[in-house]
Amino acid sequence: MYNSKIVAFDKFTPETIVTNNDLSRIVETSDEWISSRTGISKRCILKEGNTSFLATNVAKKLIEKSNTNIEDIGLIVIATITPDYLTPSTACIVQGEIGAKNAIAFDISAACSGFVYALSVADKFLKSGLCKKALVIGAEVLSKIVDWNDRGTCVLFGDGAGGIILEASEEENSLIAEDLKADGESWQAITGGKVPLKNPFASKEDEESFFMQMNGRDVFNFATKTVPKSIKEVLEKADIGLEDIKYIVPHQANSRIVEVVAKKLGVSIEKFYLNLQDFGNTSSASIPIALAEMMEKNLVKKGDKVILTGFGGGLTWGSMLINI
Ligand code: 4VN
Repeated sequence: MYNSKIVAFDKFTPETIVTNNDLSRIVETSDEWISSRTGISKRCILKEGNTSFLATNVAKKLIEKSNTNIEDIGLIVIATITPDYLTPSTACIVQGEIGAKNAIAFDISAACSGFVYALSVADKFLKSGLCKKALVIGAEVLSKIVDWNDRGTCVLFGDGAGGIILEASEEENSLIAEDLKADGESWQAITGGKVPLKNPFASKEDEESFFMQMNGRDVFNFATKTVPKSIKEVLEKADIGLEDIKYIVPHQANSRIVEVVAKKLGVSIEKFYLNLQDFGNTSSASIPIALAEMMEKNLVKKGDKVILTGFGGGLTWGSMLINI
């Protein structure tokens, strides 16, 4: 049995920035409406390429900064709900682009919890000795599946990617405790990218929209109910208290949700790292983008404890206590 150690963090986001004011020229909305209800001011939108392009760039940055020997990478896991194709996986495209010929590669679909789910899966591969190093990336181009005529949803989402490299270590352990859950009975609360039955024998045409749809109230209630519980669960598993935690890094869905969660936990909102003002909601990519930004800003240092908490489509949710 080995431990899983994080050796590098990085992110890559599209260069085109779309502000709330830019959106107010496309749909009937305003900067005031968007920022007061969500906390979002702008987001990055991809103009060329696809999800694998964002993920490949993150992978290359991670490999370069950590001096990783490409042949040591035994696993590439990409959390995404907006893959380039249904097949091949985005992870296989990235594997080919970076020449990681010894890596197995697959995608994980767990929406906004995707990065936490992917970390958990990669952790098991490393702990068991199945591989030496793993690339774990969250990458999304949500602009492909949002309805740009729906002012209720198109203002919420953005494009981007972030990730880490994990390595099997006999000493340091970065992934300390986790709590992963799913409630498939509530799957209809957030849907997107429907792939309908279309064969010549199909009995009727599928009417369901391809676009992302969300019951905002239900999802809001789900998040404020499950997230505090999940955070408490990992604290309990690790036998530590919130005072031992430097930051909580939540999925960047909506700042109002985070305010409610903070209140329920009895901690200041300052304990939560928020960057949704700059990137909007990037689903699986939101947590790794936030982590990379925190590293760039020197907000955390080696040894600091951080709790990652993802929640969204599935419905899925999951928290992980990590040691930076
Ligand atoms: C988790 C959450 C959300 C989410 C839910 C509701 C919501 C985001 C509803 C009220 C609306 C402003 C926006 Cl909690 C989304 C995901 C998907 O990643 C995951 N925004 N809002 C208003 O009218 O104020």
